[in-house]
Amino acid sequence: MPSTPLVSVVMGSDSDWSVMQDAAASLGEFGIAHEVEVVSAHRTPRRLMEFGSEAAGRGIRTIIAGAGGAAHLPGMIASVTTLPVIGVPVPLARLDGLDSLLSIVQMPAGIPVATVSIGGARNAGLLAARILGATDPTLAARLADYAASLEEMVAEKNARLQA
Ligand code: RP5
Repeated sequence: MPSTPLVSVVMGSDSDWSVMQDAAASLGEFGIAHEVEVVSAHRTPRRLMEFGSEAAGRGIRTIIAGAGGAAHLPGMIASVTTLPVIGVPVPLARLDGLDSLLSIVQMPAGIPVATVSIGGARNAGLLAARILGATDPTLAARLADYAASLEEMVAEKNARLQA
């Protein structure tokens, strides 16, 4: 039986998947059970309210929400849950994602969204892993190993430059 998802990766449209798949991939790398859903703030507002308000009760611990353009999805989900919400600004063809970034990052005080960089879905997955790792020593150890592997990678690149 598949494990209950701890992280929900949601996006405003299936057209966001080319960016958002990096969030799912990084969660997979760390063995974190997750689900993937399309929920649109504008096209399915009732589903958004239901999804956001019921997520914690289903066992979800962190939500990663990506959207592009008038990217209201992460903020609106954050308004109906107390779970941590990580926002991913998805770049569209026009405005290069600056519109998405500004739509997500400028939240009013009281309703936080942890916004990653434009297209930064991998970091969103890693941030979700860190949130879960704060209370899961096994996961925290895996994250420490990953950080060490990055250090080694940079050292190897540096050594190649010096050779
Ligand atoms: C946003 O509108 C979605 O998150 C997507 O980035 C953008 C365009 O959606 P589609 O027209 O491709 O479905 O809500």
